[in-house]
Amino acid sequence: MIIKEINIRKMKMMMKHPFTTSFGTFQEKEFMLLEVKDELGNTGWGESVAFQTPWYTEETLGTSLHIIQDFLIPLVLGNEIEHPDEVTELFNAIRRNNMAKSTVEGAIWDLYAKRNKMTLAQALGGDLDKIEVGVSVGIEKNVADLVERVGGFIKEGYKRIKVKIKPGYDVEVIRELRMNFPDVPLMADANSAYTLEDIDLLKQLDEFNLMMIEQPFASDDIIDHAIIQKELTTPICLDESIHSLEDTRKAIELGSCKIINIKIGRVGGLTEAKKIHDYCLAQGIPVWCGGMLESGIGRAHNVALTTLPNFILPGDTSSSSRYWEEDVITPEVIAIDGYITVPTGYGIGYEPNIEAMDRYTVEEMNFKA
Ligand code: OSB
Ligand code: MG
Repeated sequence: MIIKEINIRKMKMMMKHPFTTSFGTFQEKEFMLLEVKDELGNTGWGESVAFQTPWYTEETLGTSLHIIQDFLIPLVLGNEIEHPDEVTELFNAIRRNNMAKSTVEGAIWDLYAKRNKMTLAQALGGDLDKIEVGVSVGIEKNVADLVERVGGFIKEGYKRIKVKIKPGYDVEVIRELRMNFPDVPLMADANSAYTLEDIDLLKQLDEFNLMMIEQPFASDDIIDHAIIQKELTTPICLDESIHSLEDTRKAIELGSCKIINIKIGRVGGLTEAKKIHDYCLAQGIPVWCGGMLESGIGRAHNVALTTLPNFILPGDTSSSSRYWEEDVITPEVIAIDGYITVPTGYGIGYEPNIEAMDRYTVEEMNFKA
């Protein structure tokens, strides 16, 4: 296929409920959608999951646009591409900037699947017709509010509950949740809020039978994570520390974690995500699909990836309605009793809802071969 045209939309959508992590609060979500077109008029869609600020990784919406416009688009526009894996190889000439790479690569995967009359899940090698999902719950003003919100999500049927923790909002919060919901599959995500000095505090979490503790330490650390994993019975899961298959291999060899959270954007696209998946499968390390507060386009990519066999733990891909009054795809992503039905249409399998997209588009850019 020849990449003939690329369109970028800068988007702004209000979230229904603010989402707070140890590093800050999201309410107004700015992101980008990217559409690629081939010489036959087929289209593919990708989403940039970079945030407005460099809190989660070093990338921002601004750096992501810069890298896409000035470096990535020139590598693919007008070129003949047989398979999306080639895009990953072309992009290897550029260091990191994984969310930027993933935006373009994801759109080309969707295009490739559509052109070959396959679902994106099939193109990746997945064969589930439904996936199990959980939900990620932000930090709330007080524990009573959190318990109420978590109770609501349990009623909706989500297969596991993830809550955010930070210093001063941890052991007592988890204790309260466990008292209210003794049997629910529960986990805690610290988004790098702790250091090795907090080891005794984190060890107290062992008594609550958590599925895992996600990323307690720094985003560039795998050494201290290996130290704490030896001290804990609860598995450590790495999120921010994992940008590639190589990071994954090193973390697993060091014993820094027992579970990996795969985010397509963080690792530079679906090709690398699949490689990490395959490696973890061979190593007996379970994986799950993380979320970045995506709109429907990004959610659709997550759903397809999650059909691979080693995604044995429920991920963070909840219903569109968990964050949005209106999503930019039809139908919207719906989790019923903790399951999302994998769509059967070609490519991502959901149709872009252009009218809805237009309502949230703040700027459009067009690039032609
Ligand atoms: O650490 O997984 C994370 C949201 C923003 C930044 C980082 C994270 C998250 C989430 C929410 O946990 C995942 C989602 O619901 O999309
Ligand atoms: Mg996380």
